Amino acid sequence: MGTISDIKSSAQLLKERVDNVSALGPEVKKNSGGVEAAGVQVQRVNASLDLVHTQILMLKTSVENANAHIQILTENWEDVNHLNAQIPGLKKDLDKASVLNTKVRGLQSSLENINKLLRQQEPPSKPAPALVPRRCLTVRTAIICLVLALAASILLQATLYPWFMGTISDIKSSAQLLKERVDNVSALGPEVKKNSGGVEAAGVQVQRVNASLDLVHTQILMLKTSVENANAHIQILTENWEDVNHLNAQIPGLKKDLDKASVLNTKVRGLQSSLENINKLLRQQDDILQMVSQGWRYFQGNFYYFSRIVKTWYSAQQFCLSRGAHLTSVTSEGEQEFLYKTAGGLVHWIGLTKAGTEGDWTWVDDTPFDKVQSKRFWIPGEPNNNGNNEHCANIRVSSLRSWNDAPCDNQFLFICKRPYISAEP
Ligand code: MMA
Ligand code: CA
Repeated sequence: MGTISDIKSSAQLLKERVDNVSALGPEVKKNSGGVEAAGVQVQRVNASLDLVHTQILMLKTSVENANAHIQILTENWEDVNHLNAQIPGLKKDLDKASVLNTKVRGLQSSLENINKLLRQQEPPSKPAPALVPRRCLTVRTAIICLVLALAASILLQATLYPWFMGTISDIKSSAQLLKERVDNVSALGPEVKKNSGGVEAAGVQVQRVNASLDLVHTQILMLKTSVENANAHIQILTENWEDVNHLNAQIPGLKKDLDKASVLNTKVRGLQSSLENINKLLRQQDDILQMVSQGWRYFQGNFYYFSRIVKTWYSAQQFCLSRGAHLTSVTSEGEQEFLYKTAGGLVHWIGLTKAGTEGDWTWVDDTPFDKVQSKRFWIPGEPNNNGNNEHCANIRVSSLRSWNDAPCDNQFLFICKRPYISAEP
């Protein structure tokens, strides 16, 4: 019995441990849900990061474009600086040209004065020879001076004009170059503006990406907390699992014990059943003994009472009823044999009497009367209804053929019959 008790307490311990592990089930399920939600969040974050990556690539391209334009701008700016450096020289050349221009204008004015004077010297008529010789000398001197001045002017113009024109042409082409460069720089304006807009948009995108990354950071922190919780639970589960493993290791031994217990249990049940049967039999025996002690005989499931006093058929039946019985019926040859042998050749009333308008033989305990089968139990020649007053039957002789019909008011010994009904527990 010590082993059974050990098995029981071990099984109880095992059950409690398994209950503990089972109790953790919903918690684990909850965490699994959290981890799934975290997975979804990680997918969202990945999608956000993909978007951020794409935006960074776009940003990179924009910055590269901007750099290329800045390179071009820097080169153009160097050209402009180079041109700017030439401007003081050009300005000096321009100042020189201005001085020359003033001089040319002065010479032109002088030339016009000379021309005017020459037109005034030409004779309108021919009174010239009338001039005095002194006046003639002065005019000649003036003419010589003028011719000299004119020659000097022509020489000066012939020398300076090509240089002057060359310088002017240089200035013009330089100005043209400068203009083109400036146009180039101006043309870059909208491009620069556009790039500036792109950079601003990129800045906004960077801010958004930063906000997204903040969100991602928050989600990662939440995820971390969830994972830490899950880890704590896993730790508990692992510990419990170790306990379970330890208990599992005990299971084969417990199983063997259980098998033994099962075998013992089967044997105990068998013994219990046997014991119940014995109890039942003992109770039956007790019942039988009690009945027998009161004068009843037991035969094949029925008790029979063979009276020691005589009564009429009806009084005998009343006696039997008072004992929970009826005057006996006879349904087999074995029963008939038991009855006539026990009766010992003395006349005993049995429970057979005539009833109904036809006066057919009937059993008083309501057993159906089999007329054909019962023929072998009558004394040959009976029933003869002697004196037309024989309506009850008795066992008269010690033989299989023992029945005789006789007047019901005659007093004979009698046989009661009571079925044995064992009181089931
Ligand atoms: C007695 C009586 C009858 C029975 C005859 C048989 C004279 O009457 O017992 O019932 O039939 O005997 O001889
Ligand atoms: Ca008779």
